Parts: sequence; C-alpha cells; structure tokens
Amino acid sequence: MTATEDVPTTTVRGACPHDCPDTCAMLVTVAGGRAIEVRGDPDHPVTRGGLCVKVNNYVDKVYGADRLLHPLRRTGPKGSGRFERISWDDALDEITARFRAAAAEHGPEAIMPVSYLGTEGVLNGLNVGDPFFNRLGATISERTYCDSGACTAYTMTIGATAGVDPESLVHSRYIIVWACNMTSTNLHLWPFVAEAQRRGAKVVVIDPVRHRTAKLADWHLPIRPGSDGALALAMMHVIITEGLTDEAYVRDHTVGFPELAERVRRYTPEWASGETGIAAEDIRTLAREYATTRPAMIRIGVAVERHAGGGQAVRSIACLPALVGAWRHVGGGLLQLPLWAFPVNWGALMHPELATPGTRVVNQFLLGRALTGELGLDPPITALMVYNSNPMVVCPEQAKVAAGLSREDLFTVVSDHVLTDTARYADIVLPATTQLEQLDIMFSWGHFYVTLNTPAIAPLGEAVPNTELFRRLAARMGFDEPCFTRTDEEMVAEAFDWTAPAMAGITVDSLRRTGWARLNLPSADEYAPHAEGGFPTPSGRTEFRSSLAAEAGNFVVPLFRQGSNEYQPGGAVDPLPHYVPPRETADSGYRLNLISPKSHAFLNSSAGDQAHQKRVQGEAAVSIHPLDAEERGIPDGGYVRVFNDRGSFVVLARVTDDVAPGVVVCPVGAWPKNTKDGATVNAVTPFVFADLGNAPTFSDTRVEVAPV
Ligand SMILES: Nc1nc2c(c(=O)[nH]1)N[C@H]1C(S)=C(S)[C@@H](COP(=O)(O)OP(=O)(O)OC[C@H]3O[C@@H](n4cnc5c(=O)[nH]c(N)nc54)[C@H](O)[C@@H]3O)O[C@H]1N2
Ligand SMILES: Nc1nc2c(c(=O)[nH]1)N[C@H]1C(S)=C(S)[C@@H](COP(=O)(O)OP(=O)(O)OC[C@H]3O[C@@H](n4cnc5c(=O)[nH]c(N)nc54)[C@H](O)[C@@H]3O)O[C@H]1N2
Ligand code: SF4
Ligand SMILES: [Mo]
Repeated sequence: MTATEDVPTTTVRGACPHDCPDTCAMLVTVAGGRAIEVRGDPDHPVTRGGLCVKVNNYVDKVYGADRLLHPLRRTGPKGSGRFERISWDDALDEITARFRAAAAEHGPEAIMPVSYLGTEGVLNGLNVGDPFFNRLGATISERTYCDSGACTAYTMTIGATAGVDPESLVHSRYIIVWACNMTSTNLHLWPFVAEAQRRGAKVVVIDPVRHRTAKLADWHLPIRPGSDGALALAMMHVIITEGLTDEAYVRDHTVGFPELAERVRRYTPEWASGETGIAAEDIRTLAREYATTRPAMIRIGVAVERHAGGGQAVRSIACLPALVGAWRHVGGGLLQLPLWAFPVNWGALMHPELATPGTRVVNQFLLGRALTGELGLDPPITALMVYNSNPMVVCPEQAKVAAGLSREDLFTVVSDHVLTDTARYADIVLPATTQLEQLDIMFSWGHFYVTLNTPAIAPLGEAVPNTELFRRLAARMGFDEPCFTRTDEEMVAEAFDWTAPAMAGITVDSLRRTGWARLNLPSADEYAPHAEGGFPTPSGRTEFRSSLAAEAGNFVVPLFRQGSNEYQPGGAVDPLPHYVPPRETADSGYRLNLISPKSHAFLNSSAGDQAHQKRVQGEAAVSIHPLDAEERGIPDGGYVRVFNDRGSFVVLARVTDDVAPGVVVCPVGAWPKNTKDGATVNAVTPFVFADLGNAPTFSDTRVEVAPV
C-alpha cells in the first residue's frame, strides 16, 4: 500500500472496462476519496491477481493531466484542438438545438451516431445510446467491427453456443491457437494453455507471424493471410478420406455429412498448400494429429474474419470439432464466445421498438464515404455524435474520415476521457467518467464470470457516465419514455435476466459483496456442453450444410446493429463450406500483404496516448521480412512509407524474419497525432465487407513499402 499512515485505505471491487476477452476483476485501493492503485483480484480464477500492461497504471489515466473534466466548445479550425470551456447547460442547449435543426432541415436520418466498445460495461457500453438514437429516428449505425463475420458463421454452423469453458483447456491434449496472439490479446487464457502443455498437450499456432505466443508453442505454422479456409477445408479432406471421422458423432449430432464429404474432395492438401504456403505433408500431419488426439481444442482469434473469405474460413473451422467428435470431451471443441452464456437482456438495453421501421442503416466502415458525400446519402449526414469510439484510429479509409470530420457544415459531438484525434474535430466535446467513477456490470467474452463494477471514487470534474449523458440529452429533447429516466441501479436490475438458470444463486446484492461470480454452469472439470449434441441451431446439430445459409443467406446478428433485434438477411450464400480467396492480390501491383493486429501495450486506441504504454509499445513500426526489405533497400530502423491507392503512412521499419516473406505487419492503435505524418495503418485499409456478417477486411490489404 502506498497510502500515508494516517489515511485509512479501503478496497473497492471493480472490473476492467475494456473490450478484452479477459474481463479482469479489479481491486481498487482508495485513500481519502482518491484511488491510489488498481490490481487484479488474486481470488478470481482467471484474473489470478494480475492485470496487464494496458491497465496496471489505470489510476494514471484517471488522474492524467489530459483528462477532459468539463464540456468544451471549438474555437479554432476543425482538427486544431483549440477549445474553450463551457457549461453542461450550454453544451446540451447547443447539441439539442443543432440536432433539432438538422432534423428540421433534412429529417432525423441526417443525424448519425458512431459508437463501439470503448467500454464493454453492459450499462455504459455498446447499447447505451441506442434508445436515444432510436427514439430520435437517427440513421442506424451498423457496428460490425469485431467478430460479426465469425458470429454469422458460428450461428450458421454450431449456433450461438458459448462453446468450451476456457478453464477446461487444462484438460486438452491438443490445442490449436488459430490467429490469436494470446499472450498479448488474451493474456489470462495463456496459463491454462501452458498448464495443458506442462501436462503433455501439443500447442499449435497458425499465424503468419512468429509472435510471442508462437514462440511458446510446440509447432508454428506460418500461413498466408486470408487462406485459413483452405487449410480447414484440406484438414477435412484428410480427415474424411483417411477415415478419421467420429462416425457415431457425425451420425447423431450433425447434418449434411454426405454433401460435405463430396464438397471437400476438391480441397486436397496439395491444393491448399498452394493457397496457404504450408507444405501438404504438414497439413496432413496437422489433420491426423487433430483428429486422433483427445481432447482436441481450437481457440480461434478474431483475426480470421478480417479477410474476404473470413466468414467461410470460420465456418470451415467450426465444422472440425463435430467431424472428429472433439465435443465429446471436457476440454475438447471450440472456444467460441462465452458471452452467449450470459442472459443479457439486450432488448431492455437497446429498446429496438423505439426505432422507426425502415430507418436507413449505414455501416461504420463507410463513415468516411458517408461524411464526404461519396455515398450520395439522401439526406446527407449533417450531425454526428461519437462516443465509446475513436474512428480516426479504428475506422478504415482514415483520410476520408478526416476529410469528412473536417467539413465545416457538419456538427460533431464527441464524448471521451481525453481529447482523441477524433475529438479534435468536434464542435462540442463532452467529458466521460472512467470505470473507477461509474457503476457497471460486465459479461465476458473470455470466461464465465459476471462482474460488478462498484464506483470507487466520485466523478472527476464534471465528467459523467454515458448513462447520465443520455439521460441528460433525452430530457432536453423532451423524450419521456420510462427508459430515459432509469437510474444506473435500475439499469443493473434490468441488465440481466436474473431468473435465468445461469444466474441461479447470483443477485445484485451478492455481487456487491463478492464482486464477481461464476455463472451457474457445471465446473470446468466436468463441462462438455455438446457431448450429446444440443447445438443451438435450427436442427439442434452441427450443420455442415447450413439451413440458415440456405434459407436466410448472409445476415448480421442482432448484437451488431444498433436498434435492431432481428436477423438482417443479406445475399444468397452457398450452404456448404467453401473457399473464398483473398480479394486483394499482387496483381494490383502492390505485392505485400499488410495485416494490422492489435498492439501489445494499447487496447485498440485506448491507452494509445499514455506515456508508459507508449514507452512499452515503442514508436509505430511495420515489420518486414529481410528479403522484402533488401529488395526495396530498407534498413532496419529506417523510416518507410507504406502505401496503396487508398493512402499512405510513414513508420519505422523493423526487419525481422518473424514475418513471412510477402507479409508486412503494422498493429492498429497508435494515434495519428503521434506519428511522423499524422496517419496510421487504417490510412490504407479498405471499407469492403468480408463474405459474412459485414465483417471488415482490414487485413485483406495489399501495399508497397518504400524508404523515405
Ligand atoms: N494487447 C491488446 N489486447 C487486446 C486488444 C488490443 O488492442 N491490444 N484488443 C481486444 C480486441 S477488441 C480484440 S477483437 C482481440 C483480438 O485479439 P486476436 O484475436 O488475438 O486478434 P489480433 O491481435 O487482431 O490478431 C491475432 C493474430 O492473428 C494473426 N493473423 C492476421 N491475419 C491472419 C490470417 O489471415 N490468418 C491467421 N491464421 N492469422 C492471422 C496476426 O498475425 C495476429 O498474431 O484482442 C483484444 N485484446
Ligand atoms: N486496422 C485495424 N482496425 C481495427 C482493428 C484491427 O484489428 N485492425 N480492430 C477492430 C476491432 S476488433 C475493434 S473491437 C475496433 C475497436 O474500436 P473502438 O471500440 O472504437 O476502440 P477504442 O480505440 O478503444 O475506442 C474507444 C474510445 O472510447 C473511449 N471510451 C472508453 N470508455 C468510455 C466511456 O465510458 N465513455 C465514453 N464516452 N468514451 C469512452 C476511449 O477513450 C476511446 O477513445 O477497432 C477495429 N479496427
Ligand atoms: S485489458 Fe484485458 S487483460 Fe488487461 S486488465 Fe483489462 S481485461 Fe485484463
Ligand atoms: Mo475487437
């Protein structure tokens, strides 16, 4: 403890707010009304007493000199970062007057919200503004940044199942870590994998990069970006032609096996080798080992979906466990989204019934085009409200986003903790509380514990939680539906279906005492959710031939579209898994495939401007193979320009054979204002959707790299 002797300290139970699978239970030490440290709860079975480099110094963020503590109004040109302090009253007056004016001139669809998962709290996170914007009649913002393509693929194949309990991984004997840099992005799962490895499990990493996780694995298979579908299909080819399927499991718990067997005949290991760059013999070995070692486990990272064929790749991977009967065993199957185990009351959060049927939908990947007028939207977007997101960093076509945000006739409101690159373009900036200053309750997409975040300190300055922000806005707009006056405590009570079996024995009161609780599920030593099938698909089986794909075609699952509670049908989709190759090829003249995974020390763009995290992360850099560097005259540590037809950015070059030839890696998260030329990796990424769920294709990007 760092408190002085005469000030007694208390410990408040909280939860890390970030969009991270680990959802750590935090203990906040408070002395004299001031938070002095955060640490991981040592009793939490997944947190195990440790947070991470992104969050260990969270109090520095809370009390940072850059914290926004009052509403601001712009005084300089857009993007200049010049603002003056104003009162909340003035801010709310101006916002509501401008929203009303926009609606009067063009109709309410001229207003567009932009939000994502700056905080993952059920109260202050994804859906906090949805009732307000639905009631307003604003353009509906489709938010398919993360796992939307995978969720569509899972829904088609195994249903919205939570999948394997991550804590069961200690029982696995074969673990495939497929496109997940776990020791950076899912740190608290690694000890379970490492424990399995100590007990004799083989850990295989499939990733174009030999990163810190790959170096800890028993076998690293460097794969060409965007070709995972080819590998999974060829694995099925081997498993079926060599008779390695679990016949009884396939008979009792799957549909479409004969068609699948026929389909994968064409996907030989030799063919897949040409697509993936992995030797055919290695593909055979992988398939055989996976099919014959029990329990066999696959952990898919989000990165698989960020390519033209990402959806079908996830679909093919999701077929594998049923084919070999991996689901029979504790520690066998697929770790999907534990999120689905939480009985979240999405309807009570979003209030989709407040939306006007037929309201137009704009996907956020098109933000730049929507704002610059390139989409030809009618009505145009003339008012924008950004909260829980930092599109200048996370959105593709960065130069277009900047150009759009620079429009003098666009009225922009941004709510955030600090003046982000996006907030610099705002007309009005609003100060948001951090997790230590607000009540919230958290699900997890990486384990089965619900966590209550009790506020540890009073809000700093005039900062407010997002819940309060929207209460204030709704009151000013004269919205009088009961959902607009709910207190945070009432929202917690509504957030979950507390009578659901998963919540048995858990109440808000019990969480106030314990901070967190495991959902009422069998223990991780016993839990084999699909040992007897029971998949939440229309047939109750793993659907090799997907009835949803056959009937509904492509769709976005409800979670990812603000205000909508329904599956949104898209185009027709072949109901059998198939290979969709990367969209961008060397034929474009740009020969290098750029992928942009997560930064180790930043959480998306969060913490991206904190001194300690910037030191750990180092200056923004692109990793390139020695052969590619030599051919282009690029020295290690020199500045390079990474470019294509969409744009360019300047970063340091790191020459390393950790990346395969032909692949370059530049993580997302650095702030444009901290780089050489004010641009970052999303300057070159496309807005184009992947094959399923309107997922992004951030990593289906071709570039060239040149010394500067
Ligand atoms: N440190 C840190 N942790 C985070 C985050 C963060 O920003 N920083 N963000 C959180 C969020 S929002 C998310 S969605 C998760 C994502 O976490 P992950 O699922 O781990 O996703 P990424 O880091 O994007 O990419 C993981 C790996 O996929 C590889 N990869 C890229 N393209 C391909 C491909 O085509 N095939 C294969 N097989 N591999 C490929 C990359 O090289 C990278 O090593 O992390 C969460 N945790
Ligand atoms: N090239 C490339 N782009 C990517 C990705 C990639 O891998 N490559 N990954 C994509 C993925 S997986 C994701 S999840 C998205 C993430 O996209 P975002 O969710 O937009 O991620 P963040 O950068 O963390 O932005 C969140 C912002 O919300 C603010 N915030 C945090 N808490 C609060 C709060 O309580 N109230 C308010 N008002 N604001 C708050 C933070 O300070 C931060 O500025 O990025 C996507 N973009
Ligand atoms: S960012 Fe993830 S690993 Fe770090 S403290 Fe938060 S939940 Fe834990
Ligand atoms: Mo994400």
